[in-house]
Amino acid sequence: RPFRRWTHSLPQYSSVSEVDLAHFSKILPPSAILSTLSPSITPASELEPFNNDWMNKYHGRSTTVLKPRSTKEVSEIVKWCNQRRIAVVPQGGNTGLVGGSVPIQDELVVNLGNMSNIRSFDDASGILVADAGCILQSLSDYLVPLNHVVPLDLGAKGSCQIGGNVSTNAGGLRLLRYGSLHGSVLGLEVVLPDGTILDQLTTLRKDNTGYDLKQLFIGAEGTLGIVTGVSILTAAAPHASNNVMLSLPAFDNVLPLYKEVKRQLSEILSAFEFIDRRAYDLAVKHGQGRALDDREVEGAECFVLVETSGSNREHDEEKLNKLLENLMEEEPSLINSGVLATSPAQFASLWAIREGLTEAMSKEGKAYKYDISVPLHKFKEVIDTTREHLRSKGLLHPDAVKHVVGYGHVGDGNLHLNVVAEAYTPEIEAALEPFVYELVAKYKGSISAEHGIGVMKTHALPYSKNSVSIEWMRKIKNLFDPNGIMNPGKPIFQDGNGLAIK
Ligand code: FAD
Ligand code: 2HG
Ligand code: ZN
Repeated sequence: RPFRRWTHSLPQYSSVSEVDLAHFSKILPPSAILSTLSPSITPASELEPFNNDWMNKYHGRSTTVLKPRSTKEVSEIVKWCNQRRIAVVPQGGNTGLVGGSVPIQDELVVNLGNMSNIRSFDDASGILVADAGCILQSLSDYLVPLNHVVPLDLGAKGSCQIGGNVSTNAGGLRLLRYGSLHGSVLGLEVVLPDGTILDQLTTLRKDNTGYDLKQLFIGAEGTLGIVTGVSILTAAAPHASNNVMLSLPAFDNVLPLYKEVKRQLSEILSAFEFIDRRAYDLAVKHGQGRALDDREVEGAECFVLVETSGSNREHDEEKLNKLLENLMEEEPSLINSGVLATSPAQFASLWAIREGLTEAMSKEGKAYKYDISVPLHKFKEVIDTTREHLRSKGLLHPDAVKHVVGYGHVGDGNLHLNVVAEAYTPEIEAALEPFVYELVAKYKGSISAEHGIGVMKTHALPYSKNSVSIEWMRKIKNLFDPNGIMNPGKPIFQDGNGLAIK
């Protein structure tokens, strides 16, 4: 397949001008406008968090960030931008890992952070309707006394927003239990690229009245409109949750272990997460969770974090203990040992190791992240082959690539291959791409399991989508956004709309 890189120049879009700013001042109060242009004149440093992504890998040069407080304000802003051909980057918590949430050049940033009201909750159906800017953790906290949980959990929960989660179709740590947002999101309210408000904020479980338009916005990465409201089916809170960190002598044991754990725990299994040894060591090095005892770690090639969630503590604990007993008794055993959390603090600490991996990678260096779907039995091969490839290029040393590690969501066939380097350099990138994408294509996998395409993988889309699919994606984009103002360059390029082949 041809590997084509797209230059990120968006020449035909208008930059925000003082005239535009004057118009935005009629829609928003001064506190909701951050701009380095006069008359607003915010110091450039205040725009930095909106111009730089979580990894500090992608950098924009936006002069203006707007923080609307209502759907009507979003609509008025977008309508104006469409008329003036101003490119817009919808932004949630800016925790995305593919550079989709920051400008490429000086596009206008519309940040949803000021739209954080919960609109309604029905404790019989469990249906929650919330503004798109609600932080995931706030929604979870809100639901605790109501005995429900958001059917989504991820390490970025303290900052990411439900609108961002929907727009990336985030997967996370419990997809195994609750399924994808394509199933749990019941309705959306979206401001379309011409400013029209599409109200599909239904709270119906069943609604087969023609095309299910909301599905198009789930995972659209802000290219078809700005999500302003979300209706989501929450789940009854489990009465009992347990977890155990299993240490495995060999990666080859992961797949048989997964089968056995599923067989024995069946309906109470809620997470099955894989961490390779190098990733674990980095988590511990950077203080994520409490390190396991040496004897638990000795001889471990990798770890698996298993969680159960159910409605009867005694029953669940009995099942989990029985599983551990059976595993330990088997000869040879699939596991070396297991650390079972016996207190809420230990439960949280085991999760902290897993959830803290992303942060640990960033503390260790600059992480090249490949969020891929490949057959489970190929996880290790992908990690090892990538490491050897980098070694053969002379790049595996402390001044270039420091570590090649893997972790991820086994139940979803989703590996997070992380290449941790001293710096982001064109040489390392050229060694990794298209190498990793070709490897993924060889296994008929996906180059993006859950993080999206963003700006990072626009050019690599053909590795996972055939030309007919891409053509229809482009047609949909053109239909919704004929002027191409919504998050241009990510993840679908539009003909004649500014992206040129290098
Ligand atoms: P942003 O980063 O602000 O935006 C992401 C994309 O969505 C951009 O393209 C943006 O334009 C668009 N967007 C945002 N809000 C809107 C809106 N209201 N309307 C239209 N478009 C919008 N991802 C996973 O899938 N699983 C994980 O387990 C996971 N763990 C993570 C752990 C850490 C520590 C970090 C830093 C990230 C993790 N991520 C994970 C990636 C990221 O958190 C998710 O993609 C998240 O859903 C992004 O939400 P956000 O509000 O930060 O969106
Ligand atoms: C996770 O599963 C996230 O922890 C982030 O999706 C993955 O750090 C990564 O590469
Ligand atoms: Zn993940």
